[in-house]
Parts: sequence; C-alpha cells; structure tokens
Amino acid sequence: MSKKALVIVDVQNDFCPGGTLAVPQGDDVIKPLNKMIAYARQHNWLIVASRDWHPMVTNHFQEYGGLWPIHCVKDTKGAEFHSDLKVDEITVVSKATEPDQDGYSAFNGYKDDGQTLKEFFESNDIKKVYIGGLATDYCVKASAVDAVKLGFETFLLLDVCRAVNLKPGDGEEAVKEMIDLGVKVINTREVQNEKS
Ligand code: VGL
Repeated sequence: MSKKALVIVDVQNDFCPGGTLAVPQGDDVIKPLNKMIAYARQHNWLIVASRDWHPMVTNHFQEYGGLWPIHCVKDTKGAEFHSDLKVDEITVVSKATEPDQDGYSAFNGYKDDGQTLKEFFESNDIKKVYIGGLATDYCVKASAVDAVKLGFETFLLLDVCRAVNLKPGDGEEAVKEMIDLGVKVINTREVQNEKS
C-alpha cells in the first residue's frame, strides 16, 4: 500500500510571535499540528518538517536587495523549530541554504543525508501529501504547488496554516491559486476522521 506524507512547513521561531518575521498567530498552528503528528505517526505516515536555513548573507534579505528582514539564519535561535512543536524523530529538510535562493518550497531542500524531498517521497512510495505550516502565502503555497506539479495528490491542511499577509488577503488569494492548480483543501480534524 502506498504511504501518505505529512509536511510541516517552517514552524520556526522567527516565523512565530516574537520572531523577526512573525506570521500573525503563527503559533496557533502548533497544538493542532502536534495532534496531526501523533495521528500520522500512529498511521505510519512519513513525517517531514522543513526549515528555512539561510546563510547570513543572502539576497533573500532586504539588506542585500531582497524582500525580507533577516530571519532563520542557520544555527541561530530564530531558525530553530518552535520548542512546543513535537519534532523529535521527524525527518528534517533544510532549504534556502544558498545565498542566491529564496527557497520557498520544501522541494528546494535536502535531508541531512543529501537526499531531496522528491527522492525521499519516491523511495517511500508516497502518493498523497498533506501540507501545513507557515506561511500560507509563501512557503506553504510553493511547497503545495511543487507537490501537485510533481504528481502527488496534494492536500492543504487549512486549519494549520497562517499567512504573512504583506497585503491583506494574500493568504486567501494563495489558497485560491493552490485550488486552481489542483490542491485539495481539508482540515486536520477531517483527516483524522477519514477511514483510510
Ligand atoms: C517564508 C517569507 C520569507 C515562509 C519564508 O516560510 O513562508 N515567508 N521566507
């Protein structure tokens, strides 16, 4: 039987309240995500957590011509997963590790052993991918769009996503774009009541 995968996108300190690029209510996703992680573990899903893992100098940051304040610099407190997120024994995928990358998508990243997320999924016969985390309008969207384009049946876990909303409505717009490209929207409670 093919397996399902849960992808938790960038639930890192800098994207949570108090961080340098705090997503409004970003930490609200942690409790329901922890439940989802427990469910996924019980059902033998593959579980992956992506993290932004930037160099100090990158043209992703405003100082060097990019859009964003400095955030998630590798090996700093801001780049750590939020301490309430139950990530122990979860596969970590680090992305945006090069100075010329925005690296929004988890499919841009690598596991510690150098494997890409696509390779990891293919070697585990993953067919369905469930995605939630931060932020709806950037890294979650980019990851879900890549998942669909790579041929995975892709589900957005809407209740465990929050948007940056640089412009009001960006989050909703992102959800519409994902739906148009074939992403299915669901919430974690519905998934946990599914039969299969
Ligand atoms: C993200 C803005 C900049 C994200 C990353 O994780 O969605 N957003 N870098």
